[in-house]
Amino acid sequence: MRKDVIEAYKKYGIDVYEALRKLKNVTISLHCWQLDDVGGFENAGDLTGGIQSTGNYPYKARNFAELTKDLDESLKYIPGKKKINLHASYQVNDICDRKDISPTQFEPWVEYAKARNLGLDFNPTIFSSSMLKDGLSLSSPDKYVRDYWIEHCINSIKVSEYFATELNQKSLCNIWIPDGLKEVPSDRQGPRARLKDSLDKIISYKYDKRKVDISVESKVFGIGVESYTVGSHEFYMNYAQKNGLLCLLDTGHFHPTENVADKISSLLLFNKKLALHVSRPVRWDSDHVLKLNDDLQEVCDELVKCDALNKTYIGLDYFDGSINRVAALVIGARNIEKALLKALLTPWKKLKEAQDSYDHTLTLALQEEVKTLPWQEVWKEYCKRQGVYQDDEWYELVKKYEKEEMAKRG
Ligand code: RNT
Ligand code: ZN
Repeated sequence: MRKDVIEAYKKYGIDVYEALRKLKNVTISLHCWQLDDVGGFENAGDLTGGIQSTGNYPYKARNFAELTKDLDESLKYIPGKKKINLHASYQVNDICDRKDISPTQFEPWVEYAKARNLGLDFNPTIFSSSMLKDGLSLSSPDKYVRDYWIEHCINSIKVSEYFATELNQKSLCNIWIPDGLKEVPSDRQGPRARLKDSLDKIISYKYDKRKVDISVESKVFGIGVESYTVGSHEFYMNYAQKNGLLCLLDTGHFHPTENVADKISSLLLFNKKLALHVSRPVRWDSDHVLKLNDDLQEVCDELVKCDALNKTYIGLDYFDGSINRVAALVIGARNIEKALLKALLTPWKKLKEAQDSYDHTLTLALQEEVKTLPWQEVWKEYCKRQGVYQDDEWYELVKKYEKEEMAKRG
């Protein structure tokens, strides 16, 4: 690396090599569902549950072979440690009713992950299903609907255990439900009480805590459930805390002016671990491809400042069907890697000292100076060391792949 770059950081007390060492040990869980607009392999029909992927970019992956090919292509351009985040709807072998899933359905994924030294995370798929009654699942007034999804969740946890056993690393099993109401509810607490009871039944399954962490993901609203969601932030924050689960913050699931990064430090004072779905909200939609913007930066800054990189499951969650889907996955993943690098190259010790000695002038001056330090040079070095393509190289290669591989799909 260039000497002047190392020196520039040294002036601020930053060891560039240490930042690189730390970054390469951060694991990012790549969501398989960006590659096919949350379609899955079950022919489940339209995407429902208050989420939507818009856009008609061609060449969407249609099956396991195509999706993993696209994933392999994406991996060439994403540095750092990776896991793949799966949904139950991406079952491959002996495709079955969702409530009956077992390790069998996911064997090809384990083979895939083993061959590439990747971990696997998992999510029960509680949307795009005829078993949602009036859009409700674990909070439904109907016991048979709740029971169906309880069973699906328990079997999902078992799939996570299987992943952890086979791949020798922990697996996160994340529960998100779409339950909510379009108009102001007559009863807010009833559905939440039922959700609480359903979750209690799910975690009464004695899962192996050395292998699996379970997280619960809140959302402030969805399409068609604008007035009320059962699984609100307060609901899950309390539920997770009380029951030793992880509270998962999806950065797209809060009111637009809420600062999600601000929540991290508090959660970590009361919980050993945290889980994230890093996404980008735009007005009413929560799932745009990550940009290297201030919101993303602040989330990564908090993870570094709180020394939480090894306490946090970092997953990505966006789905854009209007652009090349491999490129979408790559752009977002490279952006979070860049944001993490910038966070690791920031003199937090100096900045904290300035704050604690009431020197707000120095704080502001430093915060702004840091922005023009030559982090791009360190990024180049990181890509080189990781054996992945540089910023000015990957796009042409993805276009070549599109032309030579994806276009065969018609
Ligand atoms: C939906 C949630 C959820 C999904 C994925 C597909 O708003 O963010 O995490 O995006 O599980
Ligand atoms: Zn999410």
